[in-house]
Amino acid sequence: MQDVACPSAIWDIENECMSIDERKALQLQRLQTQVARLYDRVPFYRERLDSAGVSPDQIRSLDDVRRLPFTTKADLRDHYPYGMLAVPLEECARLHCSTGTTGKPTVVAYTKKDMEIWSDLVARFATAAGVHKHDLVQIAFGYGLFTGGFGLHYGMERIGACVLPVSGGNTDRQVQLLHDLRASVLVCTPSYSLHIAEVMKHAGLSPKDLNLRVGLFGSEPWTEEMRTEIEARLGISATDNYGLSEIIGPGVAGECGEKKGMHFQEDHFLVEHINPQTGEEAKPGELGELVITALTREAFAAIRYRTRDLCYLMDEPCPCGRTTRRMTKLVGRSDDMLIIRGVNVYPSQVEQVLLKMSGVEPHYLLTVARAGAMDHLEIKVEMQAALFSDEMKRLHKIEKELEHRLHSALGVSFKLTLVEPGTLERGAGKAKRVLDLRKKE
Ligand code: DLL
Repeated sequence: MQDVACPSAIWDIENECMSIDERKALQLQRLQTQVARLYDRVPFYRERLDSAGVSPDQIRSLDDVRRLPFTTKADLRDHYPYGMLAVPLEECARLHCSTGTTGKPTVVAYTKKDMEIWSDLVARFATAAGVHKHDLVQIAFGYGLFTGGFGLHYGMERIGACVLPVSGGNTDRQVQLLHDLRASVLVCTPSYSLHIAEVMKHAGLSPKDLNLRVGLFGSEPWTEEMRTEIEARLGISATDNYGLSEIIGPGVAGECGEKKGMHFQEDHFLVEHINPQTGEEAKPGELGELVITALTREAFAAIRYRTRDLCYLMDEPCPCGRTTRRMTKLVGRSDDMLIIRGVNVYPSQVEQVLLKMSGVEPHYLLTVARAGAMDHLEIKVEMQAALFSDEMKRLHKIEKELEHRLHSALGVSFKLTLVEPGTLERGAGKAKRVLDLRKKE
């Protein structure tokens, strides 16, 4: 690792800071090798390419990637459990499963080399976030099948940090360990970090009683307003990192010390940004879906994987010295976007409003149901304990104000229900922000 004159150190200066032309040449060479390899080894890809009328030797430029068909979650499910493997099972060193909410999970496999690369990619974004070898890292991600726990664990070990693998849940114990063992880095979902902060407060502890400096949060959408809140409640620098099991797990992109967008690890992933409706490249400045090709994965590699994740791309150079493109925070998943009476609504819009209001907590749930031909949206929001015990007049005032602000932000009518503090479900994993009852009808 080398220190350079930038706000955070760089783990792999050669690959993170290589010239854009050099990187494009490397990407093309890796893309050609990967497509040829998968065509030979995975019947699914051979059939797909054959029916699209393209052969691996037609990939002559990076733009030619658009000639290849997309791969979707449904394709992975249809080939459960091992149909997408590009190596014999005996050559795999690890299996993880993605946390599917419906149907069968997707199995993702890693060779020894895949795991080496994975650890390195996590080491890159953790270094960029400010982690170093003298840190003690408390990992509060689940380890069981989810890629978050082990992914972060191995990356932190690669840096030389000391790892405390607490895993998710048992928040009282998390707080006690944070206090007693004095971890300097916390790894979990952003929503869980807020829950840890709540439990900490109930235990009478303030950030000054802990030794935390950095938080590495990812795996679910969160807003800038949420970052400010977490930083204040835990007294840390909170950073975002992005990834998905189907591609590798954590390690696809992560923030540097600038905290202005997550750098893609473009030497290993070819990232496209498309209009989810048309499948064509999104226009500059447009919200688009990430489509990712894993250039170096051996055991399981996706070509043009439709992530359903929506964000903006940032092409301008970053002062940190890395030359990679960046993604903004995710606006949401296209399957999390609610269309209510023709209007697009994202949970992140609600979060932004809540974090600018006093009297309420950033714990919320959007429920949509259909009565006849009409969609009804209910937004449940937790009150702060002080407001709950306050007089009715103040409560009504805040309710009216919140209703007004949410209405201006969302542009649809809804029923607002203020609920008691601590009543909306909290978990160590991804927060559930949307309940769409229309899907069951
Ligand atoms: O969540 C991998 C991961 C673990 C990333 C730990 C970061 C940290 P999956 O369970 O397969 O994998 O879920 C992937 O989670 O498609 C996004 O919708 C969402 N997601 C991941 N990171 C972020 C993030 C892991 N930083 C899905 N912001 C992805 C917003 C995120 N959403």
